[in-house]
Amino acid sequence: GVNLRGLLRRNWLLIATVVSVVLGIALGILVRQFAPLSYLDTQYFGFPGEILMRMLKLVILPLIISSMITGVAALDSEVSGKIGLRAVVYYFSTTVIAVILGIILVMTIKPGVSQTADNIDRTGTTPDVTTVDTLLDLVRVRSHFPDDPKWTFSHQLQHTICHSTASKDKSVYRCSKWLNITKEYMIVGSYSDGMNILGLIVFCVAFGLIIGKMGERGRILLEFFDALNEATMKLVQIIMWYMPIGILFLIAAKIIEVETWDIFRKMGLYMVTVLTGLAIHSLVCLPLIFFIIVRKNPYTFTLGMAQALVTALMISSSSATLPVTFRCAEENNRIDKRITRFVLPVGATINMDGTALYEAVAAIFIAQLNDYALDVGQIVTISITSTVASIGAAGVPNAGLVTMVIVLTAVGLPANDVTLIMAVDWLLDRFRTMINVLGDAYGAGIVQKLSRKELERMDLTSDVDVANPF
Ligand code: DAS
Repeated sequence: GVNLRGLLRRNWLLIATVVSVVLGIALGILVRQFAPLSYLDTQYFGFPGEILMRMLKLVILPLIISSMITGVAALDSEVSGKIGLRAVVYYFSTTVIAVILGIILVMTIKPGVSQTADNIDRTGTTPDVTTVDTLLDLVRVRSHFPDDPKWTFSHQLQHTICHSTASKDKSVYRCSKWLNITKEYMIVGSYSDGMNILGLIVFCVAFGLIIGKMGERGRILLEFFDALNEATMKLVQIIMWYMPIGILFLIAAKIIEVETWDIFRKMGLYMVTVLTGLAIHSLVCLPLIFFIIVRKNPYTFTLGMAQALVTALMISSSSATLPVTFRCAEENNRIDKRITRFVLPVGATINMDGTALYEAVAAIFIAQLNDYALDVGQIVTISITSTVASIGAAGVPNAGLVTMVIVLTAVGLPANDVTLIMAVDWLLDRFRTMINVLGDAYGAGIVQKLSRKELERMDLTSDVDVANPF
């Protein structure tokens, strides 16, 4: 009927994305079964997907700058302070809820009790990355899509992570090298892929506040950044057209690349624990909070975010998903731009419910594997450090695995044991990133509801057009 056609037309991008996920998985399985590719060929195979990642990453810099500055400048400092405080309270409390949920589950299911750390081997061969990388750089296709100026550094990190799982005899040496880099990451404080997003946000808040106070002359800058935001979002729209193709090859290449499915059998219960926790948090806890405060159907809200959720699931990065999160929140869920611009970039950087839950489960799982009895104090320590580690983790793939070290060392577990859970991280990373993004979106909806009085008052007193605040 007409209705169905309208529904299809409105959601064609989402449908195309979901179809490409299914096709990508099928393609990956087929190639794996019937035409095994060399490592090099797999890299070429995944190239359309890598282009997608690079385009998304490139766009987040102008997106964060323009949205944060206009977001802050459009509010007066008292209102932005209130909205900021509400956002932080929401972020913090939902993260703590996620951690507690994770701890309860892992202590009940006890996924690590029946086995020991030695049963799960730390092996698996990962061929050399550099050859392919250099090749792709040589043909210069890659440098047309720079993701950030210091990308060589992140490349180094990835490279070392791959190698730390490369061979059993060298694993200790390689792991220590990897940990050194991790430490460097933490000291430098730029947890993200070479880009210090938190630092950027701090700068933009300061800059936005000043512009907001500058009066007439400030308006010129406000308009400039607003136009920049509009242009960036147009660019995002174009990238989203390309998304189904990129995603198809991204997931297909990943399926071809997976070393062995055997690890899933050994780690099955651990993965079930993490996934159950994520499911409960996203289907029960968050919707309940949303419903109590906003009084709207939370699942309709979740559906409105579907495109962003699939994207997060496919690319394992909440920062790179941010452009899509913006579009879904503003267009489908009709959240005020003054809220999204201010709340979403911060959320993508510090609010990670999925990561927090995962860190708590993983730490206790590792303790169980090592027959290491945890007392109440240590469990409290795990919940605090998991929260901190999730705030500190950047919105990039595998970041949560890196900040795991904070949690492990805090309770005296060997930091090297992150290698035990490394092999399945590519899968868990996707799901926790999806929940991270959902948490940010719910946050924007809740903060909007709590801030409606301030927003209405601003609409009345300001000379700015209500429907179009800029
Ligand atoms: N992948 C992450 C994210 O972007 C964080 C993590 O690794 O847990 O949200």
